[in-house]
Amino acid sequence: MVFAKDEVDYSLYLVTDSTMLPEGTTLYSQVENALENGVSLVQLREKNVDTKKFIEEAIEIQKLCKKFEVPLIINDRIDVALAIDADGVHVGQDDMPIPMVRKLVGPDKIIGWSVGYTHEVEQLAQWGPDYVDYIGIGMVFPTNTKKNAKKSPMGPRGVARILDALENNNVDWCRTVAIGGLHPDNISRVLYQCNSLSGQRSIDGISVVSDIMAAKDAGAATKNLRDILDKGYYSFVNLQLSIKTIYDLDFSSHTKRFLEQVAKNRPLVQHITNKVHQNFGANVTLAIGSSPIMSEIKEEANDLAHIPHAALLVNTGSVAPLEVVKTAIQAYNDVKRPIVFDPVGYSATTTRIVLNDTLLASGQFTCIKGNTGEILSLAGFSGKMRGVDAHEGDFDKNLLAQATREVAFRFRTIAVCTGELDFIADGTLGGTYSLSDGTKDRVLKDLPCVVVSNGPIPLMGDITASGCSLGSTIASLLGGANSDENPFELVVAAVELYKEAGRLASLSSEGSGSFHVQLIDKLYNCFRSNPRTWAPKVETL
Ligand code: 3NM
Ligand code: MG
Repeated sequence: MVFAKDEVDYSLYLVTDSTMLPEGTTLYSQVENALENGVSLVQLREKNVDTKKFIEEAIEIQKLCKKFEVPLIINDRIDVALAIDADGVHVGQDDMPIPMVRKLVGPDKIIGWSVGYTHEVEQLAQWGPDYVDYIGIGMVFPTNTKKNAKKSPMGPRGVARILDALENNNVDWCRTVAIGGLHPDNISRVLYQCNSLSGQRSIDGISVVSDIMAAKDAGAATKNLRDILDKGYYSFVNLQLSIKTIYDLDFSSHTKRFLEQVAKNRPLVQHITNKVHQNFGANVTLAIGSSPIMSEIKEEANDLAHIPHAALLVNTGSVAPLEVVKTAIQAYNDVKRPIVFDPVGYSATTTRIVLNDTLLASGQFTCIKGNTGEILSLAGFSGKMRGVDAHEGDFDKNLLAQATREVAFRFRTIAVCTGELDFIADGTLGGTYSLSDGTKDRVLKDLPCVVVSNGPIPLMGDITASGCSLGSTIASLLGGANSDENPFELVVAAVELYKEAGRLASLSSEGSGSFHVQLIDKLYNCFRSNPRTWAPKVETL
């Protein structure tokens, strides 16, 4: 049977593995249950089966697939695919070269290729549209299913880079599925975060092995995945993510209400932060009516996340064991509580890049806050930073706004870039995702972005942990808000509060020592004052 190749539905692609079948199930029964519940494409992937047995299995599975009008792809074995007249083949980088595969199977069969690196996309472009029909992009997350894997997990950002490469190389014919370690607890996030930078492309589907093949109830597992694919909305924080344009947002009249909510709800702000920041951050948090807890105990993250109005600040300046941080991120994502991520010194060393990238791939953040150097590097705009201190020098306002928008877009977050001017961009796009067509008509330049100014406050750079404590302030406002508030407006309000306190503190201090103390006093007083009397200017960009 031959399917019209451009009509293949890649949305939920089951890859088989009969080494993981639960007791009481068979390869056949698992695939049948999966087909009944919405799998749209099947690949027979049996690594240690003799040819005769493989053919027998393939014929049985092919009958099933025909019944459900779903194409059947054979992994690796071009001969088996040809022998049974399957709908296509899937090959990896170490299997038969694609031009030979095409020569053998002819023009009408589906050819899939495993891709992990952008240079492989350049190869696709060289071959042109007659060779590969879809690629499996992976591995996204760690998995035990693929034995002797030569690649390391790329995370959603790695998948997005492949989508960018497809677009930059004009490989518009090639469909995409993401694969590797995909399960219901991370698939919404993958669908949400995996878009090309132009907003034109998202993945066409997800591919799973163990989530269905190892499930006691493969039908229920499939249905669960199908529901996530069809939902189109990733609810990761119980605040009102904005689909508004910048013109519909309000950055002045709500601030008073936000502060009142913090005072009333008294958020718990869990800090996983660097040693230098711990004491100051705790005092800043207290000054603005919130409760700090500097917990790095893995076992209690879940309990803390469940406390009403909890929020998490992750600051990677000197970091707790990775497993502690990952567990906390997962715990707060699970209960939809806000997380603020501060990638301290991002790109200063290779170690820091890997550490921050690993954590950034492990969850969804409501806000990512960094200084100019960190945001420029996260957006891929600059080379290595020298230290972990703020980048000096004058940057073009448009460049900073663009870098902030890029970070917001890539991580689907509210990005804050601090400096004399603070840039804030909202890339959350209402929490929506869709297969194939990217972020639809919403592209980078349309992301809401503001710049907050309050004159230069040079003393800010003369004390330690002043940037880190803006993270504490943002986390307090996000944590303290009622669920119908908009996180972008909340983050802007937090930046205004912090900048106003900084300005007032600099007016009344003699040097950096008293500035340190004054900053806490002014935060304390500003928090209890009328925001209408504050000086910071918020301009839309
Ligand atoms: N290919 P699970 S990862 C078959 O990266 C396969 O190309 C991968 O299994 C790649 O859904 C993988 O159980 C295994 O994690 C995916
Ligand atoms: Mg192979």
